[in-house]
Amino acid sequence: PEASTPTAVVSVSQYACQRRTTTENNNKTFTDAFEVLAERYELNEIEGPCLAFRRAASVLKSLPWAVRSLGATQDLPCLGEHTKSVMEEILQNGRSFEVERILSDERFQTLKLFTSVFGVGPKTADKWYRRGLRSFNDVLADSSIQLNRMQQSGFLHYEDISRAVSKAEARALRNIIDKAVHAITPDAVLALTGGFRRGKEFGHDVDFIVTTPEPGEEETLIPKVINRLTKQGILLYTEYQASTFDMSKLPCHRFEAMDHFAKCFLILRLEGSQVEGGLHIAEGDSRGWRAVRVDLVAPPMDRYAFALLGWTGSRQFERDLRRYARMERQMLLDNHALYDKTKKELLAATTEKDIFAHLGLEYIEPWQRNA
Ligand code: TTP
Ligand code: MN
Ligand code: MN
Ligand code: MN
Repeated sequence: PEASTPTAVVSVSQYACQRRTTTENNNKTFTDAFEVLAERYELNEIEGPCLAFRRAASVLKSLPWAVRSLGATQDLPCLGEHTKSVMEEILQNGRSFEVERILSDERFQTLKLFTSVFGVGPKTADKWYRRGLRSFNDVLADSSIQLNRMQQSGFLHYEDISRAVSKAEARALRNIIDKAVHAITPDAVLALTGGFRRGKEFGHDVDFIVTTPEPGEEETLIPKVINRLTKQGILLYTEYQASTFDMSKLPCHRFEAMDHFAKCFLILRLEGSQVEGGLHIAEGDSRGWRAVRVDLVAPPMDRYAFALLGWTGSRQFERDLRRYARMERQMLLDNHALYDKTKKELLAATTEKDIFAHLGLEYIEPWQRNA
Protein backbone atom coordinates (compact mmCIF):
# COMPACT_ATOMS: atom_id res chain seq x y z
CA PRO A 1 0.00 0.00 0.00
CA GLU A 2 1.08 3.58 -0.70
CA ALA A 3 0.71 4.36 3.00
CA SER A 4 3.80 2.27 3.76
CA THR A 5 5.98 4.73 1.84
CA PRO A 6 7.15 7.37 4.31
CA THR A 7 6.51 11.01 3.50
CA ALA A 8 9.20 12.47 5.73
CA VAL A 9 12.16 10.23 4.94
CA VAL A 10 14.58 9.81 7.80
CA SER A 11 18.01 9.87 6.23
CA VAL A 12 19.53 6.42 5.77
CA SER A 13 23.24 6.09 6.58
CA GLN A 14 25.70 4.75 3.99
CA TYR A 15 27.12 2.59 6.82
CA ALA A 16 25.30 -0.64 7.76
CA CYS A 17 26.51 -0.17 11.36
CA GLN A 18 24.29 2.92 11.57
CA ARG A 19 21.22 1.08 10.31
CA ARG A 20 18.98 -1.46 12.04
CA THR A 21 18.42 -4.45 9.78
CA THR A 22 16.25 -7.32 10.99
CA THR A 23 15.69 -10.63 9.16
CA GLU A 24 12.51 -9.17 7.69
CA ASN A 25 13.36 -8.05 4.16
CA ASN A 26 10.73 -5.91 2.43
CA ASN A 27 12.67 -5.70 -0.83
CA LYS A 28 13.62 -9.30 -1.52
CA THR A 29 12.93 -9.17 -5.28
CA PHE A 30 15.56 -6.43 -5.62
CA THR A 31 18.08 -7.82 -3.14
CA ASP A 32 17.92 -11.34 -4.65
CA ALA A 33 18.67 -9.83 -8.05
CA PHE A 34 21.57 -7.77 -6.65
CA GLU A 35 22.99 -10.88 -4.98
CA VAL A 36 23.11 -12.68 -8.35
CA LEU A 37 24.89 -9.70 -9.90
CA ALA A 38 27.31 -9.50 -6.97
CA GLU A 39 28.05 -13.23 -7.25
CA ARG A 40 28.69 -12.92 -11.00
CA TYR A 41 31.29 -10.20 -10.34
CA GLU A 42 32.72 -12.16 -7.39
CA LEU A 43 33.23 -15.28 -9.52
CA ASN A 44 34.99 -13.11 -12.11
CA GLU A 45 37.06 -11.46 -9.36
CA ILE A 46 35.77 -7.97 -10.16
CA GLU A 47 35.68 -6.48 -6.68
CA GLY A 48 34.29 -2.94 -7.14
CA PRO A 49 30.92 -3.69 -8.73
CA CYS A 50 30.55 -6.79 -6.52
CA LEU A 51 30.79 -4.67 -3.39
CA ALA A 52 28.56 -1.98 -4.90
CA PHE A 53 25.71 -4.47 -5.42
CA ARG A 54 26.20 -5.92 -1.91
CA ARG A 55 26.05 -2.41 -0.42
CA ALA A 56 22.95 -1.55 -2.42
CA ALA A 57 21.25 -4.79 -1.31
CA SER A 58 22.17 -4.02 2.28
CA VAL A 59 20.59 -0.54 2.12
CA LEU A 60 17.33 -1.98 0.73
CA LYS A 61 17.28 -4.73 3.39
CA SER A 62 17.28 -2.06 6.12
CA LEU A 63 14.13 -0.33 4.84
CA PRO A 64 10.91 -0.87 6.82
CA TRP A 65 9.02 -0.32 3.55
CA ALA A 66 8.97 -1.83 0.07
CA VAL A 67 10.32 0.22 -2.82
CA ARG A 68 7.46 0.75 -5.31
CA SER A 69 8.96 3.41 -7.56
CA LEU A 70 12.43 4.64 -8.48
CA GLY A 71 11.43 8.04 -7.11
CA ALA A 72 11.17 6.55 -3.63
CA THR A 73 14.90 5.71 -3.72
CA GLN A 74 16.22 9.19 -4.50
CA ASP A 75 17.38 9.93 -0.95
CA LEU A 76 18.94 6.49 -0.41
CA PRO A 77 22.73 6.07 -0.34
CA CYS A 78 24.79 3.48 -2.27
CA LEU A 79 22.42 3.13 -5.25
CA GLY A 80 24.34 3.78 -8.49
CA GLU A 81 23.39 3.91 -12.17
CA HIS A 82 23.63 0.16 -12.74
CA THR A 83 21.71 -0.64 -9.55
CA LYS A 84 18.92 1.75 -10.43
CA SER A 85 18.59 0.45 -13.98
CA VAL A 86 18.16 -3.09 -12.60
CA MET A 87 15.54 -1.80 -10.15
CA GLU A 88 13.73 0.01 -12.95
CA GLU A 89 13.64 -3.21 -15.00
CA ILE A 90 12.20 -5.11 -12.03
CA LEU A 91 9.64 -2.39 -11.28
CA GLN A 92 8.48 -2.43 -14.92
CA ASN A 93 8.69 -6.13 -15.81
CA GLY A 94 8.78 -7.90 -12.48
CA ARG A 95 12.21 -9.29 -13.39
CA SER A 96 15.64 -8.33 -14.67
CA PHE A 97 16.83 -9.64 -18.03
CA GLU A 98 20.44 -9.16 -17.02
CA VAL A 99 19.89 -11.37 -13.96
CA GLU A 100 18.06 -13.98 -16.03
CA ARG A 101 20.90 -14.02 -18.54
CA ILE A 102 23.40 -14.65 -15.72
CA LEU A 103 21.26 -17.39 -14.16
CA SER A 104 21.05 -19.23 -17.47
CA ASP A 105 24.76 -18.84 -18.20
CA GLU A 106 26.54 -22.21 -18.23
CA ARG A 107 29.74 -20.93 -16.64
CA PHE A 108 27.85 -19.18 -13.82
CA GLN A 109 25.70 -22.26 -13.15
CA THR A 110 28.71 -24.57 -13.10
CA LEU A 111 30.84 -22.34 -10.86
CA LYS A 112 27.90 -21.95 -8.45
CA LEU A 113 27.48 -25.74 -8.40
CA PHE A 114 31.18 -26.44 -7.79
CA THR A 115 31.61 -23.74 -5.11
CA SER A 116 28.59 -25.16 -3.28
CA VAL A 117 30.87 -28.03 -2.23
CA PHE A 118 32.55 -27.54 1.17
CA GLY A 119 36.24 -26.91 0.44
CA VAL A 120 35.82 -25.79 -3.18
CA GLY A 121 36.57 -22.10 -3.77
CA PRO A 122 36.25 -19.96 -6.91
CA LYS A 123 39.80 -20.82 -8.07
CA THR A 124 39.27 -24.58 -7.98
CA ALA A 125 35.81 -24.27 -9.51
CA ASP A 126 37.21 -22.23 -12.39
CA LYS A 127 40.04 -24.73 -12.93
CA TRP A 128 37.53 -27.59 -13.18
CA TYR A 129 35.31 -25.55 -15.50
CA ARG A 130 38.21 -24.75 -17.84
CA ARG A 131 39.04 -28.44 -17.90
CA GLY A 132 35.59 -28.97 -19.40
CA LEU A 133 33.96 -30.43 -16.30
CA ARG A 134 30.30 -29.53 -15.82
CA SER A 135 28.86 -31.86 -13.17
CA PHE A 136 29.87 -33.61 -9.92
CA ASN A 137 30.01 -36.86 -11.89
CA ASP A 138 32.48 -35.25 -14.32
CA VAL A 139 34.67 -34.18 -11.39
CA LEU A 140 34.49 -37.49 -9.54
CA ALA A 141 35.21 -39.47 -12.73
CA ASP A 142 38.30 -37.39 -13.63
CA SER A 143 41.26 -39.43 -12.40
CA SER A 144 43.66 -36.50 -12.78
CA ILE A 145 41.82 -34.56 -10.06
CA GLN A 146 43.14 -35.00 -6.52
CA LEU A 147 40.48 -33.93 -4.05
CA ASN A 148 41.83 -32.72 -0.72
CA ARG A 149 40.44 -34.04 2.57
CA MET A 150 38.01 -31.12 2.94
CA GLN A 151 36.63 -31.58 -0.58
CA GLN A 152 36.30 -35.35 -0.08
CA SER A 153 34.06 -34.81 2.94
CA GLY A 154 32.35 -31.99 1.07
CA PHE A 155 31.23 -34.49 -1.57
CA LEU A 156 30.58 -37.26 0.95
CA HIS A 157 28.21 -35.11 3.02
CA TYR A 158 27.01 -32.88 0.19
CA GLU A 159 23.27 -33.41 0.61
CA ASP A 160 23.30 -32.85 4.36
CA ILE A 161 25.55 -29.82 4.52
CA SER A 162 23.88 -28.05 1.62
CA ARG A 163 20.57 -28.40 3.47
CA ALA A 164 19.83 -25.55 5.89
CA VAL A 165 20.38 -26.05 9.62
CA SER A 166 17.32 -25.24 11.74
CA LYS A 167 17.19 -23.29 15.00
CA ALA A 168 16.22 -26.47 16.87
CA GLU A 169 19.27 -28.24 15.40
CA ALA A 170 21.46 -25.29 16.42
CA ARG A 171 20.09 -25.59 19.98
CA ALA A 172 20.84 -29.33 20.06
CA LEU A 173 24.40 -28.66 18.91
CA ARG A 174 24.73 -25.99 21.57
CA ASN A 175 23.87 -28.60 24.21
CA ILE A 176 26.50 -30.97 22.83
CA ILE A 177 29.24 -28.31 22.75
CA ASP A 178 28.14 -26.97 26.15
CA LYS A 179 28.51 -30.42 27.77
CA ALA A 180 31.92 -30.87 26.13
CA VAL A 181 33.47 -27.54 27.17
CA HIS A 182 32.11 -27.75 30.71
CA ALA A 183 33.41 -31.28 31.18
CA ILE A 184 36.83 -29.94 30.18
CA THR A 185 36.72 -26.81 32.33
CA PRO A 186 33.78 -25.92 34.62
CA ASP A 187 34.23 -22.16 34.16
CA ALA A 188 34.20 -22.37 30.36
CA VAL A 189 32.29 -19.68 28.49
CA LEU A 190 30.22 -20.63 25.45
CA ALA A 191 28.37 -18.28 23.12
CA LEU A 192 26.29 -18.96 20.05
CA THR A 193 27.34 -16.52 17.33
CA GLY A 194 26.97 -16.10 13.54
CA GLY A 195 23.55 -16.02 11.87
CA PHE A 196 21.69 -17.78 14.69
CA ARG A 197 22.75 -15.06 17.14
CA ARG A 198 21.26 -12.59 14.67
CA GLY A 199 17.94 -14.41 15.02
CA LYS A 200 17.97 -16.25 11.70
CA GLU A 201 15.62 -19.25 11.49
CA PHE A 202 18.07 -21.21 9.31
CA GLY A 203 21.80 -21.20 8.72
CA HIS A 204 24.43 -22.95 6.61
CA ASP A 205 26.35 -23.85 9.77
CA VAL A 206 26.39 -23.16 13.53
CA ASP A 207 29.06 -20.86 14.95
CA PHE A 208 30.29 -20.84 18.56
CA ILE A 209 32.84 -18.91 20.60
CA VAL A 210 34.43 -20.90 23.41
CA THR A 211 36.85 -19.57 25.98
CA THR A 212 37.88 -19.73 29.62
CA PRO A 213 38.90 -17.01 32.12
CA GLU A 214 42.25 -18.75 32.74
CA PRO A 215 44.74 -16.95 30.43
CA GLY A 216 46.35 -19.33 27.93
CA GLU A 217 43.96 -22.17 28.72
CA GLU A 218 41.74 -21.21 25.75
CA GLU A 219 44.49 -22.38 23.38
CA THR A 220 44.07 -26.02 24.41
CA LEU A 221 40.29 -25.88 24.70
CA ILE A 222 39.45 -26.73 21.07
CA PRO A 223 41.84 -29.71 20.81
CA LYS A 224 40.25 -31.06 24.00
CA VAL A 225 36.74 -30.56 22.60
CA ILE A 226 37.79 -32.33 19.39
CA ASN A 227 39.13 -35.22 21.47
CA ARG A 228 35.88 -35.58 23.34
CA LEU A 229 33.70 -35.42 20.24
CA THR A 230 35.94 -38.01 18.59
CA LYS A 231 35.45 -40.36 21.55
CA GLN A 232 31.68 -39.82 21.28
CA GLY A 233 31.97 -40.92 17.66
CA ILE A 234 30.17 -37.86 16.30
CA LEU A 235 33.05 -36.12 14.53
CA LEU A 236 32.80 -36.61 10.75
CA TYR A 237 35.38 -34.01 9.72
CA THR A 238 37.89 -31.76 11.53
CA GLU A 239 39.99 -28.91 10.26
CA TYR A 240 41.90 -27.42 13.21
CA GLN A 241 43.90 -24.21 13.08
CA ALA A 242 46.09 -23.50 16.09
CA SER A 243 46.29 -19.93 17.38
CA THR A 244 48.74 -17.57 15.65
CA PHE A 245 47.48 -14.67 17.75
CA ASP A 246 50.19 -12.40 19.18
CA MET A 247 49.05 -9.41 21.25
CA SER A 248 52.38 -7.65 20.65
CA LYS A 249 51.72 -7.67 16.88
CA LEU A 250 48.51 -5.64 17.20
CA PRO A 251 47.08 -3.78 15.45
CA CYS A 252 46.95 -5.55 12.11
CA HIS A 253 46.93 -2.83 9.49
CA ARG A 254 45.57 -4.79 6.60
CA PHE A 255 42.04 -6.05 6.40
CA GLU A 256 41.88 -9.73 7.23
CA ALA A 257 38.77 -11.82 6.79
CA MET A 258 40.42 -14.51 8.90
CA ASP A 259 41.54 -13.87 12.45
CA HIS A 260 44.48 -15.41 14.32
CA PHE A 261 42.56 -17.19 17.10
CA ALA A 262 42.54 -20.97 17.54
CA LYS A 263 39.57 -22.32 15.58
CA CYS A 264 38.14 -25.37 13.90
CA PHE A 265 35.80 -26.13 11.05
CA LEU A 266 33.88 -29.32 11.80
CA ILE A 267 31.25 -31.62 10.40
CA LEU A 268 29.29 -33.25 13.22
CA ARG A 269 26.85 -36.12 13.26
CA LEU A 270 23.62 -34.95 14.88
CA GLU A 271 21.13 -37.53 16.10
CA GLY A 272 17.43 -36.85 15.50
CA SER A 273 16.62 -37.92 19.06
CA GLN A 274 18.55 -34.89 20.33
CA VAL A 275 16.57 -32.37 18.26
CA GLU A 276 13.26 -31.04 19.54
CA GLY A 277 10.71 -31.50 16.76
CA GLY A 278 13.12 -33.69 14.80
CA LEU A 279 15.77 -33.21 12.14
CA HIS A 280 15.48 -30.82 9.22
CA ILE A 281 16.00 -33.49 6.57
CA ALA A 282 14.39 -34.65 3.35
CA GLU A 283 11.00 -36.29 3.64
CA GLY A 284 11.42 -40.05 3.46
CA ASP A 285 14.96 -39.90 4.83
CA SER A 286 14.96 -42.47 7.62
CA ARG A 287 18.60 -42.44 8.74
CA GLY A 288 17.74 -40.74 12.03
CA TRP A 289 20.79 -38.47 11.86
CA ARG A 290 22.30 -35.77 9.68
CA ALA A 291 25.67 -34.09 9.14
CA VAL A 292 25.99 -30.44 10.19
CA ARG A 293 28.78 -27.88 9.73
CA VAL A 294 29.99 -26.34 12.99
CA ASP A 295 32.63 -23.61 13.52
CA LEU A 296 34.37 -23.05 16.87
CA VAL A 297 36.68 -20.15 17.67
CA ALA A 298 38.61 -19.73 20.94
CA PRO A 299 39.86 -16.19 21.64
CA PRO A 300 41.58 -15.28 24.92
CA MET A 301 39.04 -13.89 27.43
CA ASP A 302 40.28 -10.29 27.11
CA ARG A 303 39.61 -10.47 23.33
CA TYR A 304 36.14 -11.99 23.80
CA ALA A 305 34.06 -8.88 22.96
CA PHE A 306 35.99 -8.26 19.72
CA ALA A 307 35.70 -11.90 18.65
CA LEU A 308 31.97 -11.95 19.49
CA LEU A 309 31.35 -8.77 17.50
CA GLY A 310 33.42 -10.07 14.57
CA TRP A 311 31.81 -13.52 14.46
CA THR A 312 28.23 -12.33 14.85
CA GLY A 313 28.25 -10.75 11.38
CA SER A 314 26.64 -10.19 9.04
CA ARG A 315 29.63 -9.91 6.73
CA GLN A 316 28.27 -6.64 5.36
CA PHE A 317 27.72 -5.31 8.89
CA GLU A 318 31.35 -6.21 9.75
CA ARG A 319 32.72 -4.59 6.60
CA ASP A 320 30.92 -1.37 7.38
CA LEU A 321 31.92 -1.36 11.06
CA ARG A 322 35.56 -1.50 9.96
CA ARG A 323 35.06 1.04 7.21
CA TYR A 324 33.25 3.36 9.63
CA ALA A 325 36.03 3.00 12.22
CA ARG A 326 38.68 3.79 9.62
CA MET A 327 36.95 6.57 7.67
CA GLU A 328 35.01 8.35 10.41
CA ARG A 329 37.05 7.70 13.57
CA GLN A 330 40.65 7.05 12.42
CA MET A 331 40.46 3.73 14.23
CA LEU A 332 41.31 0.18 13.17
CA LEU A 333 38.84 -2.56 14.11
CA ASP A 334 39.21 -6.29 13.59
CA ASN A 335 38.28 -9.51 15.43
CA HIS A 336 41.18 -8.98 17.85
CA ALA A 337 41.13 -5.32 18.87
CA LEU A 338 40.24 -1.67 18.33
CA TYR A 339 43.13 0.74 17.80
CA ASP A 340 42.87 4.51 18.00
CA LYS A 341 45.35 5.94 15.47
CA THR A 342 45.09 9.45 16.91
CA LYS A 343 45.77 8.43 20.51
CA LYS A 344 48.07 5.63 19.30
CA GLU A 345 46.52 3.17 21.74
CA LEU A 346 44.50 -0.02 21.88
CA LEU A 347 41.05 0.47 23.41
CA ALA A 348 39.83 -2.05 26.00
CA ALA A 349 36.38 -3.65 25.84
CA THR A 350 34.64 -6.38 27.79
CA THR A 351 31.31 -6.11 25.98
CA GLU A 352 30.16 -5.28 22.46
CA LYS A 353 28.52 -2.16 23.92
CA ASP A 354 31.99 -0.92 24.95
CA ILE A 355 33.15 -1.23 21.33
CA PHE A 356 30.14 0.63 19.90
CA ALA A 357 30.72 3.34 22.56
CA HIS A 358 34.42 3.70 21.63
CA LEU A 359 33.30 4.14 18.02
CA GLY A 360 30.68 6.72 18.99
CA LEU A 361 27.96 4.50 17.50
CA GLU A 362 24.52 3.79 18.88
CA TYR A 363 24.37 0.18 20.05
CA ILE A 364 22.87 -2.15 17.45
CA GLU A 365 21.41 -5.40 18.82
CA PRO A 366 22.59 -8.68 17.18
CA TRP A 367 19.15 -9.22 15.55
CA GLN A 368 19.46 -5.75 13.98
CA ARG A 369 22.76 -6.65 12.26
CA ASN A 370 21.30 -8.61 9.34
CA ALA A 371 22.73 -6.08 6.89
P1 TTP B 1 29.34 -17.53 8.57
O1 TTP B 1 29.08 -18.70 9.43
O2 TTP B 1 30.05 -17.79 7.30
O3 TTP B 1 28.02 -16.73 8.19
P2 TTP B 1 26.68 -16.49 8.99
O4 TTP B 1 26.66 -17.24 10.28
O5 TTP B 1 26.50 -15.02 9.09
O6 TTP B 1 25.55 -17.04 8.02
P3 TTP B 1 25.14 -18.58 7.78
O7 TTP B 1 23.78 -18.73 8.36
O8 TTP B 1 25.14 -18.74 6.30
O9 TTP B 1 26.15 -19.46 8.44
O10 TTP B 1 30.22 -16.46 9.35
C1 TTP B 1 29.84 -15.88 10.57
C2 TTP B 1 30.69 -14.68 10.88
O11 TTP B 1 32.00 -15.07 11.25
C3 TTP B 1 30.84 -13.74 9.69
O12 TTP B 1 30.50 -12.43 10.06
C4 TTP B 1 32.29 -13.77 9.35
C5 TTP B 1 32.94 -14.24 10.61
N1 TTP B 1 34.17 -15.03 10.42
C6 TTP B 1 35.35 -14.49 10.86
O13 TTP B 1 35.37 -13.38 11.38
N2 TTP B 1 36.50 -15.20 10.71
C7 TTP B 1 36.51 -16.43 10.12
O14 TTP B 1 37.58 -17.05 10.02
C8 TTP B 1 35.26 -16.99 9.65
C9 TTP B 1 35.20 -18.34 8.99
C10 TTP B 1 34.12 -16.25 9.83
MN1 MN C 1 27.20 -19.29 10.33
MN1 MN D 1 30.64 -20.21 10.07
MN1 MN E 1 47.68 -10.22 11.07
